[in-house]
Amino acid sequence: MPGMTTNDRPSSGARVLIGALVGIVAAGAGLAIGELAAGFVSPETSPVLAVGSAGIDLAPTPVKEFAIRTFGTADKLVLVSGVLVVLVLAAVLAGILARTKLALGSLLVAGLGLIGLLAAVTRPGAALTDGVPSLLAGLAAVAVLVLLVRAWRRGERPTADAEPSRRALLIAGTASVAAAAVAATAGRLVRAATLDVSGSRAAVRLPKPADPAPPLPAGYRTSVPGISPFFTSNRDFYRVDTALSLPAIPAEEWTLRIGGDVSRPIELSFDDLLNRGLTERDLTLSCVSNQVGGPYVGTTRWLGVPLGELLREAGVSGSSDQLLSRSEDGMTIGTPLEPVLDGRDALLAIGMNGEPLPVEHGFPARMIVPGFYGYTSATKWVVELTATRFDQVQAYWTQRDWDPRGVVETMSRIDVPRPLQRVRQGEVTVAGVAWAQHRGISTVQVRMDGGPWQDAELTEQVSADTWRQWRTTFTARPGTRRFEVRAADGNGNLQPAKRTPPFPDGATGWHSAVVTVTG
Ligand SMILES: Nc1nc2c(c(=O)[nH]1)N[C@H]1C(S)=C(S)[C@@H](COP(=O)(O)O)O[C@H]1N2
Ligand SMILES: [Mo]
Repeated sequence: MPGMTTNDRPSSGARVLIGALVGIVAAGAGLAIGELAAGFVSPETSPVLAVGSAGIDLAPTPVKEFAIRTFGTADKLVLVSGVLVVLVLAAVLAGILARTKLALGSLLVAGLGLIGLLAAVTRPGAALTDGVPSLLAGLAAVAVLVLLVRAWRRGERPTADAEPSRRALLIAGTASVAAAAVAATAGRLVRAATLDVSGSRAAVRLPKPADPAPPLPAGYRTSVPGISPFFTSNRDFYRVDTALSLPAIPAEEWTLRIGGDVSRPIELSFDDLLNRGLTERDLTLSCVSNQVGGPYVGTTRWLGVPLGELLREAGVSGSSDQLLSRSEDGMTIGTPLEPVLDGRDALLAIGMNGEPLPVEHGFPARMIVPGFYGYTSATKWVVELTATRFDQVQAYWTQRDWDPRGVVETMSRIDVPRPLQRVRQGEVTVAGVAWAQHRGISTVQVRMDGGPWQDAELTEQVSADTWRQWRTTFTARPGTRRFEVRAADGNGNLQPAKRTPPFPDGATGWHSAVVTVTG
């Protein structure tokens, strides 16, 4: 068998393919090194996560809304996949270019590292060292690219040593992939070890509340199949946040600083909270991103310390009108201060349905203020409270033009029948939930095919801060039937018919469900 001759040189198709592979292997090696380094620095400094997080913050509001609406809780997975796809495409291009223009290819790969670096160091609260994983990733990727391209070029030379060179390319390539895999696994392991706060969470013993939730009235719930249960389990509770990697704060290390316009700034530890008499309340929490009838709402039994009590201890001043809270991951949320102090059950919560807060819901501590959407009141992983003024500091969502106050709109939702469900003719049960936190729900009305409104049967109100389930029945003839629902809040104000989108202060309009009634 003759040695490789000029005639055997790879076709341009093969060159593109090899170039693409070289680019991907180089980028993969860089990524792996980056992940490994992030395992040591801190998870959110991972080049991919840093770019993703920067993307979330930079994305215009309509794009964010589209993402939440379209992908729901999978929005983060979609985002990370998007970053990876762009990365792979750029790496492929770099690999193909590098065969003839190694400097250009290297520059492109280095540029990817630079993007990661810039994203990492500009995250809120980031240090310069947060750029190290991306820096190492970029250097590793360039080094691997140069090595592979050199070997590849040697392999293409029309000389007798072509065979060993080709073998060298193969070996170098395989070794890089293997090294990349090892580094990636190691990175994941290191991260899992450092990230894991489940031990800290499992060790938390929640005390019995000094001020337990008021007893539930008889008839506080109904059990129509398919209706949202009155209490949402922690597992089923919706999750909305901008955190690509969950903040991991061991309870033992957590502190809350209360400062700003206060006369006695204080700092509290988790034990300080446990050692106070805790308050337990049933509260409904909802997200401003809900379309009419949307899924991001739930009711749980929260355990915590009244926020007003803490702020008074700190000597909050009368000149502030905003409570600015900051989370471990740099999120800022601005809450109107007056309602926090008006005696409502605004809590710094550490327990949810009898358990320590799940990590995705803010372990070890979060806020909840009845009457406000989550984006202006429910800071998870909260570490700092500052008394300030709305005209002085703008919180994260307010900077993005959402309403600074975020008072919840009255909303009612049809859970049963599901949209487009097929039901038998005759008696059809229509049921769901309605909420208007801190104002309560006084009436729910339902109509079929634009006919007369009929009052639904409501479960007993647990408090003005919780949702109420409702049910009613219609006699439905076969065909396509459309049910609509509307509620009135505790002040008797009817839910407006006008359809508005979630931006900038919450969706309004009546929820409807179209079903097929069969004969
Ligand atoms: N740190 C942090 N807290 C946050 C958010 C966030 O992005 N980061 N999102 C808020 C929003 S928009 C909502 S609706 C609630 C959701 O809380 P949940 O995920 O526990 O349901 O958390 C709020 N608290
Ligand atoms: Mo939200």
